[in-house]
Amino acid sequence: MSLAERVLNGERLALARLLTLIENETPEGLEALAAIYSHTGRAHRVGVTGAPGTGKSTLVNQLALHLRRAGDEAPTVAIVAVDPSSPFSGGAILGDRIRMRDLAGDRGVFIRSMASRGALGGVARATAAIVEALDAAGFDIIIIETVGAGQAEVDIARTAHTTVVVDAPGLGDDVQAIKAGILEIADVLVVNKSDLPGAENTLRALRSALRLAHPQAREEEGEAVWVPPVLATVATRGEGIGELAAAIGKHRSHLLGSGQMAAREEARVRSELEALLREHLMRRFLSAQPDGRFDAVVQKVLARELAPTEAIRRLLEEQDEG
Ligand SMILES: Nc1nc2c(ncn2[C@@H]2O[C@H](COP(=O)(O)OP(=O)(O)OP(=O)(O)O)[C@@H](O)[C@H]2O)c(=O)[nH]1
Ligand SMILES: [Mg+2]
Repeated sequence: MSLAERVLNGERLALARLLTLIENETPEGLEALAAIYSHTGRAHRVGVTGAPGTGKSTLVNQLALHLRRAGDEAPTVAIVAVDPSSPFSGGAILGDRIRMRDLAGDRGVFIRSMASRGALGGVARATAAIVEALDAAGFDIIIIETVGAGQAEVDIARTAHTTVVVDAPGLGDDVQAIKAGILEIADVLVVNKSDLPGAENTLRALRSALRLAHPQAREEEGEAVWVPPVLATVATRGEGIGELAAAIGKHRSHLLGSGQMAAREEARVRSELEALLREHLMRRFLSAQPDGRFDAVVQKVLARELAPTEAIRRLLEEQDEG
């Protein structure tokens, strides 16, 4: 049986192998992914992001445990932990260790930590491919944990259906998450560590920032506008996890009911294809250039002898002629 077939058959070892091949961007991995692609599109993809140490791993662990407790109807859950900035942060390791212990042995759960390598764009692309593979393998819910609020996180969030932004009191700035501009991508906001002093302030700050970000929500309450709820959790004690799961479910229903799911999916596929096309055309163009030609043009623009648009026009003309 081929690797693709074994993955579709639910073989965990084959899945782990495929994910490694995909992560390393090997031709074999890409080929297997292409073979299983028609089986994707079922999973609900949940992105969880926020500043380092806010308790994301603990929260994701509790969320998975909660979801798995739903009896025969329980969804299967895959967790992808991505840490583009600091793969060896103590928090990530601790969180992952707790996760391994609590969820070990449950065949309805699959956990994958992404090694951080190369450019950030590479991590985002590899993550997207890994999520596709987990989707094809049949996991109902795929949770993607990322740290921080950089471009990589925003890119990863764009591949999620529901983005959960996690904040915590005592980070020195009550609206740290908002400052980073991450509020725009949040579908659900969580103030974790609500057992700590200052939690009320963080909750209040997030709620008022949300009112500013969603002024229309006041007039159109109950309409097709999704206003991100702000939830309080204590991940270490499992408090507020049911509410978080419910909010994610509600957001999914909202996306499906309003037609936004289809729109989001189309936008995602379109931008993914555009990025691939850009990369492909660029590679093809450059490989058809005489050696050193592109570098020479870079130097000319650098020396202000040539404007960028003019440089590109000439390069394209040369290639059309040649
Ligand atoms: N008091 C308190 N501590 C918590 C809570 N949730 C998590 N922690 C603790 O916060 C620390 C960091 O937790 P993690 O779950 O690893 O946080 P993280 O956001 O995944 O960390 P990174 O992946 O490194 O960004 C650990 O010591 C947790 O035990 C909470 O609700 N209350
Ligand atoms: Mg973590």
